[in-house]
Amino acid sequence: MEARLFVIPASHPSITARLMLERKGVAYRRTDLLPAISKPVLRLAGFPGVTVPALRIDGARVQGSRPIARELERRVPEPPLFPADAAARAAVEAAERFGDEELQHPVRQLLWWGFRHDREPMRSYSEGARIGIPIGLAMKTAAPIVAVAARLNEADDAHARAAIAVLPGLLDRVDALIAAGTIGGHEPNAADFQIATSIGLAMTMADLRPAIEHRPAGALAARIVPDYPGHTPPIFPAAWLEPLRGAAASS
Ligand SMILES: N[C@@H](CCC(=O)N[C@@H](CS)C(=O)NCC(=O)O)C(=O)O
Repeated sequence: MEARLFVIPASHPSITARLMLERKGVAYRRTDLLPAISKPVLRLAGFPGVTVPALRIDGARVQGSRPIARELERRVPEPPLFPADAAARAAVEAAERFGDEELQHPVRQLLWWGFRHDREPMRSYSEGARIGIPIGLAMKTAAPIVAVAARLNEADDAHARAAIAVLPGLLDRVDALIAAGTIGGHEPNAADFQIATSIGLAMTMADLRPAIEHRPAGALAARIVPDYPGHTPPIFPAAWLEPLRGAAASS
C-alpha cells in the first residue's frame, strides 16, 4: 500500500488522520504544508478541496478526517475504527460528527486568535515539521499567513470570546460520551481519535488547560495524544476566561 498524507503541522484533524493510519499499521509518507499556502498545493496535488488532512492512497484521493476514517476501515478492516454492532456504530458516528462539526472549530479559532496576538508560540507547534524552509525563516515571514488564516477562520475577538464561552458545554458533552462508553474504551475508535485531538490542542493553551486537564476529557486526550505539539502561554483577556472558572470547579 502506498500512502501519502498531506498535513499542516499540529492541525488537530491532521493528527487524527495520522493516529488512525498508525492504528491501522499503514506506513505512510507525510507532506507538511504551511497554513493558507496549503490550499493551492492541495489543488496542485489533485485534491478537490482545500483542507488538510488529505490522503493519497494507492492512487485514490481522500480528504477530510471522517472520509479518511472510512477509507482506512474499508481497506484495512483490523483493528476496527467502528464497532460492528449497528447501534454502537451509530453512537460512535454521531460522536465523531460532533467532534468534527462542533468541537474542532472553536479550538481552531482560539489558536489563530492567539497567533494573531503573538506569533512566537507558532514555532512550538511546528517542531519537527519539514516545510521546505527553515522554521526560523518561516516564523519571520509568517505575518501574512497568520493574517489570512485568522481571517478565514473568523478568529476575531467576538468569535474567540464566544469560543471560550461554549467550551464548558463542549467539555461536558465529551465527558458524557466517555461516561456512556461511546469513547474512552480500551480500544480507541474513530470518535476517540476525532475528539481527543481537539481536546489535546485546547490543552496546549495555558489559559484553557486548567479547565480541562482534571476532567475525563483531559485524561482521554492525555492517553490518545500524549505528546501534542505546541504551547501557547496565557494570552486571553481575564474577563473572557470567566466561563471556564465554573468548568474547572465542576469537574
Ligand atoms: N472538518 C475538517 C476540517 C479540515 C480543516 O479545516 N483543516 C484545516 C486545518 S485544522 C485547514 O486545512 N485549514 C486550511 C488553512 O489553514 O489554510 C476535517 O476534519 O477534515
